[in-house]
Amino acid sequence: MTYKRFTDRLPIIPADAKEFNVTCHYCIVGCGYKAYTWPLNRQGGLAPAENKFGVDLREQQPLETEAWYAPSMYNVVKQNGRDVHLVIKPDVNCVVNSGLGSVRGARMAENRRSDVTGTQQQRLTDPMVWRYGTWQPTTWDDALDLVARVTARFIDMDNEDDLFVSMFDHGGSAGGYENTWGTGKLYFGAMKVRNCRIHNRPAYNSEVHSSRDMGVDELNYAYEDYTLTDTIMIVGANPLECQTNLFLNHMVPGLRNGAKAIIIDPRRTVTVRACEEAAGAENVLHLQPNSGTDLALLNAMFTYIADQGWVDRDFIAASTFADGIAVPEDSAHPAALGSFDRAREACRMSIAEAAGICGLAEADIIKAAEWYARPHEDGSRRKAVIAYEKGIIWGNDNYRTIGALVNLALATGNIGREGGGVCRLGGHQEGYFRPSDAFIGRPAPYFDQLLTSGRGRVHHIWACDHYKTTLNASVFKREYNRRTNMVKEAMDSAAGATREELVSAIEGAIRAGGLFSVNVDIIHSQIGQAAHVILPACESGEMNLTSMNGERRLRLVERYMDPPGQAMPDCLIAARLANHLERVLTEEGRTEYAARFKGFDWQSEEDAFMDGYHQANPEVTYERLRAMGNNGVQEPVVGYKDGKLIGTVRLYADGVFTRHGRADGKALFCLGGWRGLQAPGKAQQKANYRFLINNGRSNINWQNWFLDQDNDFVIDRFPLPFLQINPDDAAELGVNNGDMVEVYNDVGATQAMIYIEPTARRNETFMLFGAPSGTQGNVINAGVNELILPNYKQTWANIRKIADASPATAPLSFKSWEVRL
Ligand SMILES: Nc1nc2c(c(=O)[nH]1)N[C@H]1C(S)=C(S)[C@@H](COP(=O)(O)OP(=O)(O)OC[C@H]3O[C@@H](n4cnc5c(=O)[nH]c(N)nc54)[C@H](O)[C@@H]3O)O[C@H]1N2
Ligand SMILES: Nc1nc2c(c(=O)[nH]1)N[C@H]1C(S)=C(S)[C@@H](COP(=O)(O)OP(=O)(O)OC[C@H]3O[C@@H](n4cnc5c(=O)[nH]c(N)nc54)[C@H](O)[C@@H]3O)O[C@H]1N2
Ligand code: SF4
Ligand SMILES: [Mo]
Repeated sequence: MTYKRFTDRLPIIPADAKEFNVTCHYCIVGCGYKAYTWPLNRQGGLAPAENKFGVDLREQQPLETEAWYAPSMYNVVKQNGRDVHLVIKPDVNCVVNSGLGSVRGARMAENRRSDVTGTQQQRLTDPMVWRYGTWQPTTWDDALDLVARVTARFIDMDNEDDLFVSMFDHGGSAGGYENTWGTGKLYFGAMKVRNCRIHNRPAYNSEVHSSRDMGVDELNYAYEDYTLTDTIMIVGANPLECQTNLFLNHMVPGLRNGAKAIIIDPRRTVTVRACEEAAGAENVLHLQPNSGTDLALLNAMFTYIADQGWVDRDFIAASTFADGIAVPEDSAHPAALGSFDRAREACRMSIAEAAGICGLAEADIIKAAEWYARPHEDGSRRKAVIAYEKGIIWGNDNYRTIGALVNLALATGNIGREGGGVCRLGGHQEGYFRPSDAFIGRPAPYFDQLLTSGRGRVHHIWACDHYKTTLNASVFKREYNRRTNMVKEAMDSAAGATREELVSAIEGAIRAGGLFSVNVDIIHSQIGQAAHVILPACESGEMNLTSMNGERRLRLVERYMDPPGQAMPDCLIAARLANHLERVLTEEGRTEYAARFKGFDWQSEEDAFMDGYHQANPEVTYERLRAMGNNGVQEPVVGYKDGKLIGTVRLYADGVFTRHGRADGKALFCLGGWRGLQAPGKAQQKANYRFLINNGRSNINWQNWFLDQDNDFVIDRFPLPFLQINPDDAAELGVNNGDMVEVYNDVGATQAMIYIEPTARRNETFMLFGAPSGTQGNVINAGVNELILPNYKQTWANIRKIADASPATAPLSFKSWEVRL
């Protein structure tokens, strides 16, 4: 990096540099960092009194020294209008990461917008409106007045179905308790918007309905459980690349301590290799089931464990429902829920049958059951943690498969106890606080399908880019472009008209089938190219922001720099939009409706926090969180004593299960038998196309590349999304490393860069998702489960060559993910 940034040497952080608590705003792990800032015309010195670390830098420092930072951790940014040096480096005192960074988090500083070093110049600085055939910068009042006037034409008291909203539901960047409350209070409080969706799925629903219906919240453990356990079972997840410091700082010590690892993933990931290094290959069992067959495998394990009697009878008796069926299967429940005995009947699957469905050896399934549940020699219970993520959340039959995992944990008493848990590893951090969404109902409307079939008239988008990350994306983009272009043409024709005439022209185009699109983002995204109004948000660090990580650890990121230009926190954008709606509705004489938009007079993100999260959690304030530093407090917060917030290490330690809202406090088992590839069109696609297009993430890339695309460190590594492919398959197709191929099937086509990977199985590729230069979602069909959960991972397609390696891809390294050095 140094040579690319023309950095010869970096300034020493002076002793009096300002210090801020920072939680990395990328992944769920939420590593602790410290930000240091000081005036541009100064720097620290070598003597202990002259630098922030208080050490003598004239001496050679030890290997593990903290008195160090990398060029990627440095930048020059604006703070209160002045240029300052900025260093963001990992915090050794944070229990989450103990000073570790990652290839993403350790580049937070270089991914800040800087007018001095020239980084992230793509950041939006001003609201923009489609005018004179392009986007023109303007003021907040001008842009929001237009949004409010057009929106007001299509919403009415108790009928807001023409307003479609896409909004993040997470913590970290683009989220946090402040911003989920801001958008939530607007769309679910002032309004009741039914036609909405979350950033990562085409409906407003849960990723883990079954776990919650069974009474079990999906983030129920503490990261320390990985060091207290006998077995770590990782299902459909790749934590070395995706939850890096959770893996390195918690799972690896557990494995070094003697824990065994079971990994269920059709693909051999770097996580498998790293577990073998940490635990010894004999203590790692990697099961590679056929894509989408996890349910058969898990049900066979459950059957075998129950048949062997390796269950926790006392726990089952005390904490689970005993009386047959508690919840019948119906349109809101893709499986019945009930007692352990009923689940045994419904889920029964022999080892031999599962081996056939999954393509696994019978002995390996038995070994997995033993490693998960067989009691120790002395008869004591085995402790085991289950960690799962998108390999099954976006996999076949989400409801039943997650239910099958929770069944295993309930049967063996591995929830609410040290060394236990059945948990999502997580994606972004969490920071959900909104008014009830119960009015949306279950199943929630299939948002994308409504939009592409002509429904919806105004679309507000907050921090997501469906062009790169939704399913059936070829169709989505085609229809979205067509409908938004109708409105652009109307706006072009109304050039020079009054505001009233312009709004009427837009209304006319919408009534003829068009769509008015408002995009709130930090950059001009791909879906933003179709929008008519673009609103610039700011990120974590440019505002104060609270969120919690995968063990429910709540922290406050302190604002350490200014937002670019006119950019504002999302919660304040929502508030100002509410103010404008109130004004416009009042002007139109709709005063009763206008009154619903009161209560948005926040001036700061802290006001939004106090209005939302704090109301429900009165112990928690910014000041108290600041005092809790980077270790924060694990939610739920249950008190405040001696200057400290008191939290909860793990949920359900009392054996009472509440997530389903049942008064008896008993957990339910899931009665979900195996039923093949469940989502419409999947089995047929599998039969018709040669290659599995498995897909997901890479260590270096963050999400849909929104910052990566303006970061040469990342773009030089992967200018195009890679497609890992077996060497013999590549030879048959006549393609080489770096070649560009087209991936195509019945629903669309996309492009990728060939990456020959010897560990890839025949006919099973893996493509990087979310890329601007080749969207994997283009070839995912529209099929979802009964509750509108997408099935991104099960996709099949053919592959053909488009072009030889280009100047950008030819010089790249194509070493195996498992390169032996
Ligand atoms: N094929 C396939 N598709 C998938 C998946 C998969 O595994 N395979 N995974 C799914 C999952 S789990 C996810 S999370 C989604 C991700 O899908 P998206 O949510 O669409 O992707 P992100 O990159 O998280 O989008 C972040 C957007 O928010 C903007 N942004 C960043 N910070 C802020 C902020 O503070 N405020 C505002 N207003 N905007 C901000 C960024 O510029 C970017 O445009 O993709 C889903 N789609
Ligand atoms: N580096 C990096 N880290 C990230 C992100 C990022 O963009 N980059 N994004 C964050 C977000 S929002 C999320 S949601 C998480 C996602 O974190 P993960 O879920 O860990 O990541 P993925 O790569 O989407 O998928 C995980 C694995 O599922 C496997 N898989 C595919 N099909 C199946 C199947 O049928 N069965 C099983 N058992 N496994 C299958 C894939 O081979 C893949 O290795 O990562 C977070 N962390
Ligand atoms: S592991 Fe996640 S939270 Fe930690 S530094 Fe990396 S991206 Fe940030
Ligand atoms: Mo995600």
